[in-house]
Amino acid sequence: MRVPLQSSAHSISNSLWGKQDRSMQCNRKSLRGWVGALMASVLCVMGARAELAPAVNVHVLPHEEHKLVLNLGLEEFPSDCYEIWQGSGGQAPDGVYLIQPKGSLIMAYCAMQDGGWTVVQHITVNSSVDFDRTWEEYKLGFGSLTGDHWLGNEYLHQLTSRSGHYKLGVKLVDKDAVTKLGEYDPVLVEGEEAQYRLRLGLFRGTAVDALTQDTENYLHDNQKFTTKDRDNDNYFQNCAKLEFQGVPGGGWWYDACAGANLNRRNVIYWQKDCNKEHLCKYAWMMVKPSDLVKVIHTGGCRKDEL
Ligand SMILES: [Ca+2]
Repeated sequence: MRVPLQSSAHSISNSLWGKQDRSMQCNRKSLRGWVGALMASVLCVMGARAELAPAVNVHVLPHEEHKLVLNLGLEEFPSDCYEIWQGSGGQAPDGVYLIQPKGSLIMAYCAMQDGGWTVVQHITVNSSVDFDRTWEEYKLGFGSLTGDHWLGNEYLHQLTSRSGHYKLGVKLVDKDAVTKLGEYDPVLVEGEEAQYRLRLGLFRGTAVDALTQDTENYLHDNQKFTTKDRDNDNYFQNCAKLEFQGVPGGGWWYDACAGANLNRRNVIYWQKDCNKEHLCKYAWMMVKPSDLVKVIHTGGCRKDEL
C-alpha cells in the first residue's frame, strides 16, 4: 500500500468538507513550500480571468465555484490529475482542475496530497446528493465536484482506456474515522456499447476485496453497469431499484445483486468493512496510472527478462 495514501487518510475529507472559507482558496495554508505557493498563485490569477470553465461537464460544479478551478486559461490541458501532480513535483494542491483524458475537456477533483489521483466518485453517508439516477446521469456525471458526486461513466471510460493502464483506488472511512484502502491494478471501464463493463486486475490493500471476491458469491468484476432505467444485472428484478429503508441502490456494476455498493447513500456498503452494522461515513473511488506501467517505463525489468 502506498504510504502517501495512508499517511494523509483524511486529507481528502478535510479539503472537501472542512469549513474553510472558499474565497481563501488562493492562500491555502496547506501548500508546502514556496514552489507550491507560487504555482497556486499563478494558477489562481489565471483562473480569475475566466468566468466559466470551457469543460463539457460544467453541470458538476456550481457556477459560484468555477473560480476555484485551478488551471483555467491553458492552451493544452493535462490528461489526468497524475500528470499535474507529477509536473508540479508533488506540490500541486488538492482541488478542481481541467483535464482532457480523450477528446472531452472535463473538470475533475484531484486528490493531490494522496499522490495525484483523479477522483471519480465521492459519497458521504446520508448525502443530500441523490444517487438514484438515470443511465444518462451516470454517463455524464452528477453532484458537485467539491462534494458528493459521480464523475461520469463516459469519463471513467475515457480515463481508464487511455494508452497504458490505470488502477482503481477505493478509500473508506468509518464512523470512528478508521480508514481502509484498496487498489485494483489495472482497471478498465469499457465503453457505452459494452454497457460500461468493469474489468479489474489484482487487488491489494487494507480493505477487503469486495469487487472480485465475495462471500455471497456476488462478483462485480466483469459486470455491466445498471441504473434504474437500464437493467444489465443478473437478478430477475432491477438491482438499482431495490430499496433498503426506502433508499434505492443507485447505479452500480451489479451482479445479482451486491457484495459492495458505494452508491446507496443511506448505507455505504463494502462487505464487512462498511455495512448497516458497521457504518462508514465517507467513500471515494479514484484512478491514476498503473504501477505496472511505471515499472516497465522506469526500466525495472531488462528486456530479456520480460
Ligand atoms: Ca435484472
